[in-house]
Amino acid sequence: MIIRAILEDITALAVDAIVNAANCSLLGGGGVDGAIHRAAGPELLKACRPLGGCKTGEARITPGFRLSAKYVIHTPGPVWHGGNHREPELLRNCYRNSLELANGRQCRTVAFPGISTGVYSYPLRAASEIAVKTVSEWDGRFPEETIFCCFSREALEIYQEILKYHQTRSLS
Ligand code: AR6
Repeated sequence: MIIRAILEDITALAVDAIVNAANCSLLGGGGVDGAIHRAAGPELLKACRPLGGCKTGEARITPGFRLSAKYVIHTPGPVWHGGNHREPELLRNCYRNSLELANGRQCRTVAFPGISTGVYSYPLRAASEIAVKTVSEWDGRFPEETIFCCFSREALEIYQEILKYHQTRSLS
């Protein structure tokens, strides 16, 4: 799989699926969730309502409506409570369950934001390491390309550093 990091607004990406760092209600919120709902239009909320929420670490898929992305995969990440409350495992589940849904819909390209690294306060480097490791280990047929869509230069630099380390290791 091709894995790369870019600095971009995730709502602008023309990919098969973008992942939303949602909350358990799936009814919208601030941060990337708010931006995705605004860009997708009110049909997205209408599609989310009947899903009846989602547990932390699980994922649900809807159409992308007015977005360039065909699908939105919604996954509530863990709130950071110091690291001893299953946060790493739950964050890994977010990535894995999102990839599972993308694979099921044969999505060739998928973009992830830094799940839990905003309002939910997961430390950026630790969260990015889990993101890269989990995606690198994925052995499904799809996606063929995963994009880590960063919203700050700091996040981009962290991802690029981790990706370099992983790619060097996987070549040797
Ligand atoms: N494109 C890409 N990344 C973005 C964008 C964007 N347009 N906007 C923000 N980010 P957050 P969480 C980055 O807080 O921590 C919501 O209210 C941001 O810089 O959106 O998982 C939900 O409803 C950060 O790195 O999500 C939940 O209640 C990352 O996206 C709660 O926030 C995630 O930040 C979820 O918190």
